[in-house]
Amino acid sequence: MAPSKDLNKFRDLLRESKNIIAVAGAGLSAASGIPTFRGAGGMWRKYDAVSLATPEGFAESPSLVWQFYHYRREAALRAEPNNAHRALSAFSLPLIRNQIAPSSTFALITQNVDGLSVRSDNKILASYPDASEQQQDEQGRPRLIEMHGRLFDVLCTNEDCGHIEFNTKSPICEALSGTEALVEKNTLDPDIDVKDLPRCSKCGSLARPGVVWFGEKPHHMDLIDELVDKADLCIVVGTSSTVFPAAGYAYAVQSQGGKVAVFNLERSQGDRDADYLFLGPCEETLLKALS
Ligand code: BJW
Ligand code: ZN
Repeated sequence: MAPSKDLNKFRDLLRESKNIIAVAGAGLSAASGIPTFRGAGGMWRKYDAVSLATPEGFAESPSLVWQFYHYRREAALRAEPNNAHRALSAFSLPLIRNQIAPSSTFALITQNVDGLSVRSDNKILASYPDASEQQQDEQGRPRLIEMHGRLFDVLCTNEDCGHIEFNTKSPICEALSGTEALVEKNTLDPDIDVKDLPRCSKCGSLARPGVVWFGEKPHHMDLIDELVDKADLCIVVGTSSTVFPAAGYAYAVQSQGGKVAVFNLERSQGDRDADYLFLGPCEETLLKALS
């Protein structure tokens, strides 16, 4: 059966569901000016994912990889959360959500590394008295899960050290300053000396971006598995649903009797079996659906 486009029915489902998860991807941040990976204008159309988003690529050329991530960090620093981030933030705060979906739980599992969902939450919570209670569930677990890490986490590559720091410095180091133009032209400099690339502030070893590359284990897998296992509604937002394990969550929820609602600009992998499909920019469709 073709997925339903009935917004009122979806809103009824939202009110009835007990354990709701949203799985988000790059389309969530598209309206903030952050490029997606696949599709028109997607980064993997222009850049080679194997060279730039694998541990092997980093080992081969930390210079190329750092230029790519420096460019992404600078873009994320300039960007602002959009209406889709705001809709999800508002929905994740029990005080607001409970007017729409009483007595349900909600968690946002995002594949995005740009930090815009966190910034959107923080903006809303700035005027909120019990901010930390709103950001965690009853068991003290986060309601926002950044499964592919964060652009602004910087990790030490020396396993004996393992230092991680949250670093929003712009530029992260002098040698990368201005290399954004090279990334735009796709003429990255393969030869920036490793000693001039970002270093660990504790032990001085080479640092790497704190994102999850292909072949690496995503973060918070135990918590995510638990949330997926008990979810009765999975809202899929702005992801091509091609990268696992995230791509499997909607199917997992459906196979245990739950419902799936997809919000995407266009048709995407796996949406044929969705119960609800809302095509269009999620910054418009999600805002209508969740408020
Ligand atoms: C809009 C819009 C608007 C636009 N409104 N919509 C099973 C089968 C085959 C392979 C595997 C498998 N399991 C694992 C693998 C290997 C691999 C994988 O999935 N490969 C596939 C390519 C097949 N997966 C992994 O290696 C993962 N690790 C893993 O599985 O470890 C094993 C393990 C798991 C669990 C427990 C223990 C061990 C790691 C994956 C890491 C992915 N890394 C990247 C880079 C991260 C850092 C960075 O950002 O640079 O993550 S790749 C890239 O893809 C990035 C994204 O998070 C990810 C997903 O992309 P996303 O978000 O879906 O973006 P797009 O561009 O594809 O789609 C955007 C969508 O938005 C489109 O549909 C548009 O239409 C839409 N859109 N504007 C609404 N305004
Ligand atoms: Zn170190």
